Amino acid sequence: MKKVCTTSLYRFTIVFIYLFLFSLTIGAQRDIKTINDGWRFLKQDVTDASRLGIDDKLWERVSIPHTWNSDAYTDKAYYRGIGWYRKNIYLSDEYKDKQLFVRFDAANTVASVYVNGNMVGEHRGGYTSFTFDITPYCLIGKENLIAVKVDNSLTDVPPVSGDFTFFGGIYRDAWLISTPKQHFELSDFGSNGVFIDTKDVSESSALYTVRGAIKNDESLVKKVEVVYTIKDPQGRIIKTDKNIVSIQPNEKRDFSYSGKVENPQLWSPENPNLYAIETAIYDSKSKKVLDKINNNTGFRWYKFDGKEGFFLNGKSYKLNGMCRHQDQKPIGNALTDEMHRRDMQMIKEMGINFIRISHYPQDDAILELCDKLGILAWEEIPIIDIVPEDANYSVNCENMLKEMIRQHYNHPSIIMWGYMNEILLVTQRKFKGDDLKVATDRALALANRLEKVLKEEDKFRPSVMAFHGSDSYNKAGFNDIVDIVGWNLYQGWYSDGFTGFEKFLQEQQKQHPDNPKIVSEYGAGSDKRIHSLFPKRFDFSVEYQQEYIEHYLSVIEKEKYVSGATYWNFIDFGSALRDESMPRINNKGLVYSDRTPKDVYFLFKAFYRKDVPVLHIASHDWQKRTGITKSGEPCVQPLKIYSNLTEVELFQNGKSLGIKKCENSTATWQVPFITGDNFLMAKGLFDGKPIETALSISFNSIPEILDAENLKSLELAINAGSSSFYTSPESGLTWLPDREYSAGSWGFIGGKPYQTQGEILATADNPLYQSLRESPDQYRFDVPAGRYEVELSFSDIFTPKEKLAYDLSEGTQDSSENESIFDIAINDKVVESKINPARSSGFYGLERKRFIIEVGEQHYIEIKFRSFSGKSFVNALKVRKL
Ligand code: GCB
Ligand code: CA
Repeated sequence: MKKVCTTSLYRFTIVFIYLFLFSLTIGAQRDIKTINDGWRFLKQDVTDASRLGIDDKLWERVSIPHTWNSDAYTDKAYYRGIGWYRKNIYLSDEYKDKQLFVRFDAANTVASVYVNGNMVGEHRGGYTSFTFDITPYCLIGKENLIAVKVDNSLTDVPPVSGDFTFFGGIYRDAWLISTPKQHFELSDFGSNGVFIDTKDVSESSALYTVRGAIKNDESLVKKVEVVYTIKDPQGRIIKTDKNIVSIQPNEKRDFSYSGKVENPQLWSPENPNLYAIETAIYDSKSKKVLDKINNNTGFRWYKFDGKEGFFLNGKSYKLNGMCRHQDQKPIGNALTDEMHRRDMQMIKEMGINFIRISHYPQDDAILELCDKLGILAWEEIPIIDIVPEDANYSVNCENMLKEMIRQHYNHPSIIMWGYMNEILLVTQRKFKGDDLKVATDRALALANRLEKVLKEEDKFRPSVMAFHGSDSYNKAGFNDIVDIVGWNLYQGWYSDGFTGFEKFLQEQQKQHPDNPKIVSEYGAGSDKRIHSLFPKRFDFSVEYQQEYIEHYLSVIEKEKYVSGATYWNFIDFGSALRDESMPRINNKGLVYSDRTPKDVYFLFKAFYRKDVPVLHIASHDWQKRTGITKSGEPCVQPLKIYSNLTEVELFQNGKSLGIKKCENSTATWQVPFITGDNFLMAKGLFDGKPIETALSISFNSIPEILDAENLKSLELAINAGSSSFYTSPESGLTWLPDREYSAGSWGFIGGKPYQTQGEILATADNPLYQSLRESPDQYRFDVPAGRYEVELSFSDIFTPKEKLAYDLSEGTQDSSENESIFDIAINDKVVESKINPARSSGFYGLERKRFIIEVGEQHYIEIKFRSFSGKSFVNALKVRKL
């Protein structure tokens, strides 16, 4: 009895001592934690901002991730300049014999870090991480001031051009790291200091090498053991090994170890098997662990072939891919890790097996999920459109390339590195003749230089570049430099006819059969407010984007030599210089900025997922429809389903509309919509199991013939000069496509449509006014007698924006010779004499007029236009009976 008691006391004491020791030694190894909160921020440059003692109490309180550029969603001239961040950190005595570092996962674009008023270092480049040793500047047992100056103005750092917003700020996590005096090298281009090579991988075996450097920050010789442990995907240790290294004071010592895995569990998108490699440094005397790093790795082999496409682990494999930008309205690029992970989950869910991390290195969370979810990756640095004449620029490119490769080297998901996008695009716009030759040669020289660096940095992965759809890249020789050719192709979007897509690819294949090819971009914009029964390129209708993608997906699948394709872009992303239907946004996304999926998201899913049923009524983006009918009759409009089922039956309000086969993952019905609710239900079988889905569409019928009865509650709105429906989300009112008058009905007589992509000022209904009918004879509405309200809207959009001499300081435009001046008469009475919309509201401004008129026995409203200078026009009309 007594003995037992003693034993348990003894045990208790041991546990207690252990806990006590543990609490004392916490942080004995590497200690890493975020320092994201409690920062003060000021969006301007101030002298002494790095210094102790200045008063920052009135500065804004912010948390990291942070950007100062939410203005870029409203303002082309968003703030590009300096911002200061300050934070105090208390460093307890625990840090006494430690080496201390700060790490920033990204700050755009140039960051200067100060500790207690001392400049610690500068980092140039907004998309890669950097780590600074701050030990000499720190005060232990005291508060320490960290101040960071960030500058996102245009400089010698890529990108100097590009179709996206360069949000400034510390927009990825910030960390405080402490290590013992012997530790893995932390100052090697932001890497974690340990690199894993995998090579000679096959079904039966795989070789791997663990290499890196250890730093001794103590002033005595230190003998350490480097211990390597590899665990299989199930977490079982398969091998532990070590070697002994002795390091001189303040020296950096390389280490390397090679091992072999028999019958590796291969990594692939279907089975993303990850092995864990732990590398640890032990004090060879005390046997205490000093530092430890965990890296995941995966074993796979692959190749690109010019004629046969891509192969993974010996099997032919199509890269079904997606490009991804990293912002979200209104928070810019300051996404949390959860938000990055959400994107990756959504991308995986769609059946995507390949991502182009474009146009710049992205958050570690993205790479982590590529590895874990099984998404192959192309990562690149943002050298875009043109190479400026600046020697520092090339140096910065080279550094950034090294940073990207060293920081993300260990990720098995990465299968290629990229370094240029459409590098001749702006080059060719800006230069001609001899100057163009010089500029092209400059880009070639940089490409050669970076290709060399890339191959020195990574002996295993191929290089890739994205060209725009022009053979000039081959003529200049870019395809001879790079291993894989990426083509950004927009036939049917930026040029006519989407069959140009396959023609271009086939021609390339004929000319350059040995160049492995990827379609690195293809895409079309869409705007939920815009719908069309006659979709056209650049109308931004939801329906045109659908048709475009349906075509491209089928071609990519068919053309065998095409290794794969990455759709541009997963999201509607911020591009401050863009106008189009949503100014400041490039809306080619498959999901809206807030990540709500568009209907086309499900087209991809139906196309790429074979393992789960996909049955989606592709009208979630058009649930409130409008159409024109003869009174009382249903209105027939198409309704599409995206599905991987063989066939689907569609029901409307319980009645079958028939069974259709899904071709190209698509089936379309002509649905006779009735006014009010239309309950649509789709049914089919997947693997013998019944699957169904439903959607309710409310339909508003607009009468072809206006009479006293239907005019009672009618607001007849016309999107002049456009073949699209436009629905204003604020009022819910739909503006109908422009239509020609026929006897007894309503519409235009004469004139022609005209459209711009320029932004209309002072309205949220931009797309409505971006189209107009030019020089119409009249608009005519056959209506019963009575009082009416007629609204006419004008925006003078004929002069291209860049041709308008616009004085920003004065806010004036001097282009009077381009102004359009005209009279408007309603039922022969002049209601506007010499209206000049550009003069009264500015070019691209909005001028709206509402008139109250009486219709007598003539039974019509005739709106006539007579021009004096330029052209007469109208952008939108509305008629309402009072
Ligand atoms: C491209 C560019 C990309 C643009 C895209 C577009 O070719 O590489 O940065 O955003 O076209 O939407 O025009
Ligand atoms: Ca219009």
